[in-house]
Order: sequence, then structure tokens, then C-alpha cells
Amino acid sequence: MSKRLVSIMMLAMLLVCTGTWALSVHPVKQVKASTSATPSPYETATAIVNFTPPAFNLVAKGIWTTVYIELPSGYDVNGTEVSNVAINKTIYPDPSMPAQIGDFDHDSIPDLKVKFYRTNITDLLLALGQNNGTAILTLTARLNQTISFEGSEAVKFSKMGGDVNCDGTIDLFDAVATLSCYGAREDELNWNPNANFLESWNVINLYDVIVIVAHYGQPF
Ligand SMILES: [Ca+2]
Ligand SMILES: [Ca+2]
Repeated sequence: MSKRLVSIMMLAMLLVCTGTWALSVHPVKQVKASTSATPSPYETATAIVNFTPPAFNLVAKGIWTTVYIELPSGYDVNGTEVSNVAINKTIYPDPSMPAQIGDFDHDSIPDLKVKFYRTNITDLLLALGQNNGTAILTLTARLNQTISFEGSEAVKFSKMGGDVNCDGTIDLFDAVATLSCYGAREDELNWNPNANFLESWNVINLYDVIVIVAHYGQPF
């Protein structure tokens, strides 16, 4: 063995012993699992809610109030749990009147049509203790276990017999509103429960016109 080779081997042993020639180890970079935001357990979509009509004469007669519900893009109104649809979290649909899906306002967005007992809503408005005014009715429901929707509409109300449009006066506009639904029966297309003051036949007829005439121009 040459002196040169012996020198190299001794130098190598010296480096290993002192750690100078240790194997280089890079620490493993720790990669955490993805921490993307956890979806909210109750996502709430804003619904468009239309009471038909958006007014309640509290002394007029009718069996049902129809409400149409539209949801924003990305939500399917077909998934609505109809039994949980509620007005102001207290009034639920009439279970004997099945909900319907359609496009009742012809805007290419599906609507859910739900019927409520009208007296449940008028009782709620009567409890406000006012002769006439405006109230916000809020409708809520669940689409599934994680998504709900909510929508509100301002509705007018009046306790005045003959105040068909519920604006607090009885005038020509009420007479015109009655003539536009004259002859209509409950649930027909042009039916207006706010013009049906005498419930005997649930039809808008001469007797309802007489109520308007009797109170025409009368202050409440
Ligand atoms: Ca629609
Ligand atoms: Ca009026």
C-alpha cells in the first residue's frame, strides 16, 4: 500500500470520527391535510315569496291564501320539505291541499305553490290590533338537512268592510277591483278573497258590491 493511499484512508477515518463527513439528512417538510372551509351546517338561501294577493281584508271571507315561492339559481325548489314550510314560524300549509310545482309567473324559474288557511293569517294580523297597515310575513322552509330558505313580503291589511285593496279608504278603486273579479269563485284564476265580504256562496257577486256601496267614502 502506497503512502499516499494510507494517508487518504487515515484522513477519511478522521472525518467520519469527527462527524465532518456525516451523511447529510434533510428534514422532511410536513404537509398538512387540506383545511378548506367547512360548509355551514345550515346554509340559508333567500327565496322570492309572493302572497296572492299581497293584501288581507280581515273581515272578508275565503278559505285559502296561496303563496308562490321561487329559489335563486343553484337551488331546486323540488326538494322543499313542504310540511315544514311556515309563515312567521307558526302557520303551516293546509295538508289537504298538495303543493304544486310549476312556473306560474312564466319567468322560466320553477315556483312552489303552497296553500295556507286564510284565517290563520288573518288571525295573526288581527292580533296586531290595528285597523289597517302593512306587515311583514316571513316564510321559511328546509330543502334538506343542511339547506334552508327564507323569504319575506310586505302585505297590506285592513279591517274595513269594502276596502278591497286594503289602503284604508273605500272608494272607486275598491269598486273597480271588485268588478275585475266579479263572478269569480274560490280558487279560480281571478278570485280575490278581499272582495268576498259575504261568504254564503264563496263567489264575488252583487252582495259584495253592496258592501262597498254601503261604506263608500266612510272613514273608519
Ligand atoms: Ca316562476
Ligand atoms: Ca280601498
